[in-house]
Amino acid sequence: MGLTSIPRYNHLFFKRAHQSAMVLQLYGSTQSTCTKRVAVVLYEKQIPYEFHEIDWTKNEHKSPEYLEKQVFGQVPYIVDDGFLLFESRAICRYLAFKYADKGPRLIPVSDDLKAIALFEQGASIEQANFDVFAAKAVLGVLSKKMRGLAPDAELFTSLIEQLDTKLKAYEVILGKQKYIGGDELSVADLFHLPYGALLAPCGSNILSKQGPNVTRWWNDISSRPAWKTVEDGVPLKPTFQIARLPLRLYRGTIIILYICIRWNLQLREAAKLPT
Ligand SMILES: N[C@@H](CCC(=O)N[C@@H](CS)C(=O)NCC(=O)O)C(=O)O
Repeated sequence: MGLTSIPRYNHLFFKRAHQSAMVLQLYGSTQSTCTKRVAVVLYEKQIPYEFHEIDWTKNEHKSPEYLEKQVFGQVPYIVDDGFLLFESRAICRYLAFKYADKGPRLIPVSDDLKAIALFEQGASIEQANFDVFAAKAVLGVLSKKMRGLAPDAELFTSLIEQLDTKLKAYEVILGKQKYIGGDELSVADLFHLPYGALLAPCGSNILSKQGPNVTRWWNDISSRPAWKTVEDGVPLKPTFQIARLPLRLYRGTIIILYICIRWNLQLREAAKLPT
């Protein structure tokens, strides 16, 4: 093979290799709340991704191939350089750790035990006191609407009343610290966004009628550009500029490598050394 034949295919090879090996693969649904939970972190940190829309109309998330990747038949999951991970909150934590120095920190990475504990407290608060009511209330309304049925108003009211009690505690917590997991914004705050943002369209203004602390906090997190980008649907392609190594650099690298190998082989042959 002559040197001149290399440029004909090397750029395609490297482009593909770069995409599949390096770019984070997100499998989900643009409109799913859990996929948005992950996507908001991708946008906060401007992490390049390739999106794979799972077709709900074909029940793709329950197919044997899908269940091999996500045993519960749910979205989302990611594949990051061969590493498969599901559970939206776990994915957000993983990304926050991996890209700790990119964009806002979103998770305590120091060995400050108290900061870590406060973050974990905030993350637990969201799952135990917010999601359990907000998700049920929102999904109750949306699932009925999708089937053309009237939502169960009684159930919705009851869930919102229970959430209201919990948000009174939020008001106290957020009077003492800026965010739910301490004084820094964290993924624990962002976890609230997908269902929190759907409460108003489903008929409850509960997040804006609490005290000043909840209002301040909610306005702060829900107006973040990352959330605004994914709120109405996760973009199929990143909307931010992706820093890539110029293609010429890849091409240059393979040519130099090739020359070195050929040169080495010729030297060995000349010296009659075993290869
Ligand atoms: N705890 C999981 C929940 C995932 C989940 O419930 N995903 C929904 C979409 S938001 C789903 O796939 N539902 C279909 C199903 O459960 O069959 C996570 O946070 O990733």
